[in-house]
Amino acid sequence: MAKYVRSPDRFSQLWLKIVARRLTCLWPDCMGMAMCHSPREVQAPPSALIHPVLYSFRRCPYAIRARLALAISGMACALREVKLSAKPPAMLLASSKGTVPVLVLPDGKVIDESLDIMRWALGSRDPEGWLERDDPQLIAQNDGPFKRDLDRYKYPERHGIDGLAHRESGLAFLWAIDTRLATAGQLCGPLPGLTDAAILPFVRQFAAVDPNWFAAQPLRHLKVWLASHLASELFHMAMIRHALWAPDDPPILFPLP
Ligand SMILES: N[C@@H](CCC(=O)N[C@@H](CS)C(=O)NCC(=O)O)C(=O)O
Repeated sequence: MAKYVRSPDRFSQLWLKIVARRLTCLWPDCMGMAMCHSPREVQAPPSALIHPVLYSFRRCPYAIRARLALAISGMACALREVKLSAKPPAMLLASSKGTVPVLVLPDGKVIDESLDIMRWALGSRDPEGWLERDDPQLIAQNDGPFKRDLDRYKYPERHGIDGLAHRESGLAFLWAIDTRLATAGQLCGPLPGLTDAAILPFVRQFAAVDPNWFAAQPLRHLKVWLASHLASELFHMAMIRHALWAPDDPPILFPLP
C-alpha cells in the first residue's frame, strides 16, 4: 500500500514541476515589461543593461567621431548598428530627427549631435586630455563648408552640379589643415585631441572619393596625419563591423571591455 501511495505522489510532484516550468516560461510575457526577461536578457551581463545605448552606422563620419571619443574615454555603451534606410522605431522614438549617432543615457536623456556625444564622453572621462585640444572654429569649418563640398564632390548627380568645383574648394580646406599640421603634427599641437578625431573621418571620406587624385596631391603633412590615425588601434576599434541590431539581440558593448 505504502508503495502504491508513494507512486502517485512522485507522479504528481513531477507533473507539478512540469507545470511550474511552463508557467515560469509564460509568466514574463503575461506580466509586461517590468517583469519580462527574455532568455537573451537573462544571459546578458547585468552591467550591459545599465550602459548608455548608442545608435550608430559604421561608415557615417559623424558616428565615427562619436565612437572615437567614446573609445578613448572608455565610456562603455551598448552599440546598436542601424540601417539608415530602415531606422529602428526605438531610435526614432528617442530622437525623431532620424540621424545617427544617437546616444540614450540610462536616465533617459538623449544626445543626438555627434559633437555633443564626444563632449559628453570626454567630459565624463578624458584620459588623454582630448578636451584640451578642442578648436570649435576649425570643426565648424569642417562641418559647414567642407562637408558641403564633400557631399557635392561625392554625389554631384544628386545635386545637379559640377563635382570638380567642389573638389577644388574642399582642397583649399585640406591645405589649411596641412599647414596647421606642419607645425606640430596634430591639429592642436603635438598630441591628438578632440579636433583631430572630429575632422579626420570627413577627410578620410574626401580622400576615398578618388584615391588616385588624392595620392597625387602634395599634402605631405595631412597624408602622414591621416595614415597614422587610420592605422591606429583606436580607429580600428571604432571601425569594427557589427551585425544590424534587432530588438531581441543581447547588448554589444562598445568599446570592447
Ligand atoms: N549634425 C548631426 C549630423 C548627423 C548626420 O547627418 N548623420 C547622417 C549619416 S552620416 C544621417 O544620419 N543621415 C540620415 C539619413 O541618411 O537618413 C551630427 O553631428 O550628429
